[in-house]
Amino acid sequence: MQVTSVISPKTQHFIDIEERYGAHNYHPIPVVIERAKGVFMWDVDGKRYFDFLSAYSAVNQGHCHPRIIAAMTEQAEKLTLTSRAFHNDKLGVFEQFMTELFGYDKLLPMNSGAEAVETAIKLCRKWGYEVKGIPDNQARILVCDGNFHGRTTGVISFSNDPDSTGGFGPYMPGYTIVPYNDLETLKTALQDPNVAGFLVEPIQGEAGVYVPENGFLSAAAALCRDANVLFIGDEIQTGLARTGKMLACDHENVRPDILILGKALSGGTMPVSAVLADDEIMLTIRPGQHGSTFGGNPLACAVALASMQVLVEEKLAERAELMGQKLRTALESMKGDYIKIVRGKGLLNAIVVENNYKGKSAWDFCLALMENGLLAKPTHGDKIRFAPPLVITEAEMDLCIDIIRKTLEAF
Ligand code: IF1
Repeated sequence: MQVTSVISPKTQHFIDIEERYGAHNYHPIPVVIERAKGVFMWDVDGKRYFDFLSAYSAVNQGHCHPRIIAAMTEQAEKLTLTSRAFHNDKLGVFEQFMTELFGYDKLLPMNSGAEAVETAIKLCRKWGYEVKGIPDNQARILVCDGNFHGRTTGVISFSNDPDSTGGFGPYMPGYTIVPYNDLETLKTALQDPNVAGFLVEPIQGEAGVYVPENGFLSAAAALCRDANVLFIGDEIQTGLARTGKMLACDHENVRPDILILGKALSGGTMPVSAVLADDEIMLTIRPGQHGSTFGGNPLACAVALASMQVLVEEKLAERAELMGQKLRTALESMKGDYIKIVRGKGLLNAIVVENNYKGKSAWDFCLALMENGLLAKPTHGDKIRFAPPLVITEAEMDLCIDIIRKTLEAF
């Protein structure tokens, strides 16, 4: 039985024009959002939903957070872009705040997450040649099986997801894929003297919120240190309070040599990403060797500063920890024929469900959740990510748990 969600004419209209005039590079849940605030989204018919995706962790502070929007509006009326040909009065202030908060010498500002990942790769290779002494063009970077770090041709070159890579070759060489959460293979791979870095997600988001065993990150970081290899932490999705700490690496007191941030760095208002590192690494890129038109623009810096202040002052990491525990406890109690596995940290969670359950898919379950006022989307078939904005209150979480339970009982 297919769960058929009733689609209103107004919703269908917007879906139709997207279908006709837009690239078909996504398959969205059939809902058309017009407005959002905090944990809530409203569709074009005024129906309210709980957002349990948070734009893949880009809206940790809640949709349209007043303090972030105010900072954006104020800056937008003053100065949005100078390019890096000239200084502006927001970039240095943002860089100082971030480097002092995270404990690094310097920050390189970019826009999308993929751009920040590409920047980290360039920094790692440059350091490999100029500091570690790897022969020119021989630097290798270790990446994990099941990784997701973005969609550029450089980044998909080290993905092993057929959807991300198929038909986009030829690929950038210089990468070795090692199994995730596997220290022995990593240790062996690190023996190659040409390895410059190990790029890793502290929790693999796209792979379905794959949480490595306790101790993996700290042991991997130690192996990298012993091998004089840079530990590159991609915290674009796991960072910024999402997993119950400011960084997912903080759960194991791991300090990446190169830290990559994005998504919620702007509170979901505009693309802002950043790479943080100490001078020995960061200063291998000299003037004219890297950049971007919008990288470090004053509007992005004003928005990102406000977004970070909201995370810190509203103690959203602590809230994510508490609300995540509440959610996982409730989901554990719902395990059975349909929900097989519950996993996650803080408010980055997912359930693994029985695929083709009574002929229905995880997609059908998400349609049923949508009918009941909660928006989530399956990833890789049988996993459904549950990641609401970190501002969710206990009462709102109780309502969401009830929606999930009610939907499950009727499924
Ligand atoms: C899509 C996935 C999530 C990321 C990590 C870098 C990037 C991402 C750990 C690149 C971006 C986004 C991309 C978006 C959906 C979403 C996603 F499903 F694609 F894999 F979150 F899991 N590192 N993830 O998660 O950042 O360039 O997008 O700003 O491409 O569909 P970006």
